[in-house]
Amino acid sequence: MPGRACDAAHGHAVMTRLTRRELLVACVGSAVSTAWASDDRDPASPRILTASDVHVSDYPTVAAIRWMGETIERESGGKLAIRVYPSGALGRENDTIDLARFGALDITRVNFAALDEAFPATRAMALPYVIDSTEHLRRAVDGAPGARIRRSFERRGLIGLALYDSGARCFYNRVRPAHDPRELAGLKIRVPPSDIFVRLLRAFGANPTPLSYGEVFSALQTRLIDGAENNWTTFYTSRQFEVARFWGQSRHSYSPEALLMSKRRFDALSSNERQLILEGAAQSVPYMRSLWDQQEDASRAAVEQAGVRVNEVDLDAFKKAAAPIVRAYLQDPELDALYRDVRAVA
Ligand code: GTR
Repeated sequence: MPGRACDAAHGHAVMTRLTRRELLVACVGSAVSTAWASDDRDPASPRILTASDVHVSDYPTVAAIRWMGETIERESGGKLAIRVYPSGALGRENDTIDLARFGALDITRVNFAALDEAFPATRAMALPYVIDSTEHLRRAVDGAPGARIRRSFERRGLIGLALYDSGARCFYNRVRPAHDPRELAGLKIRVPPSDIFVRLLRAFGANPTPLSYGEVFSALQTRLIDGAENNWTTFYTSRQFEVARFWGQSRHSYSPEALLMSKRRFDALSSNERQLILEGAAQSVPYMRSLWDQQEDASRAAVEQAGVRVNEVDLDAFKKAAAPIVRAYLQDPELDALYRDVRAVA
């Protein structure tokens, strides 16, 4: 990141109260010009793509990107590789999406919950109770709905390289077991920065608190929030289970993960390089799934072992409370058609 340009932009932001996004764009703009101006790489030296992920180094998404990088490196005879930065080292999900769109970052892996404002087609797989199981999600992402959503990224500067699993998201908190949405009422529940999730929690009478992923553990610890919602693997690897001791099996969303590449960076590659990346990404999907299945089971076992109390919920009550939100989104005919295609493979 070009220090001087960002410092100048930051000073300006303080004076004129630029939004975080505007500031980012200012910084990225100059990063892009620096990056492109300096792309006078010796053609014999390897081209290393930079990838970002908010998860820890051994999380299945991070491991899949690393595996993809090794595959590409081997296939290209060492000419093309990926360096992945885990644990949010390159920024929050929403920021890395912008960085990639503007060409200052090659690859980012984010959840659909971070995409649903800018890329409304992703809502078709993030809405509550649209997906019934991991098997259903896999059929939907492998089929026509997944292809449609991936194409929708191109209109706004991104290439959808792959869609990965994310398991069932469920609610957990540190106050009490919740069997019914009414038992979440009044609790401050962290949600990802996404309208769908904010509206869902409001429908339950809870206080939705949008926070970026990296802030959730300390927000739980300092009691800024009472709970959150996520899948087993994230609950375990982020260590949120050490504070939130009640988990209810609401399975309200299977919102998948997207592996995205900057279209600007992609278009600047040779057709052979592009092909290697597309193939490597496609091959990383079954690899990620096998890691996911193992890690999800192991994570659940580890948190139960650590004393987290898990309860089944009144699924009908949760679905009923969520239904008006789904109906409101489906007023959009394009989304409605895609939603039906996703349901058709349930
Ligand atoms: C996880 C997902 C992350 C992030 C996180 C969150 O399940 O893998 O990419 O979106 O949820 O809730 O912020």
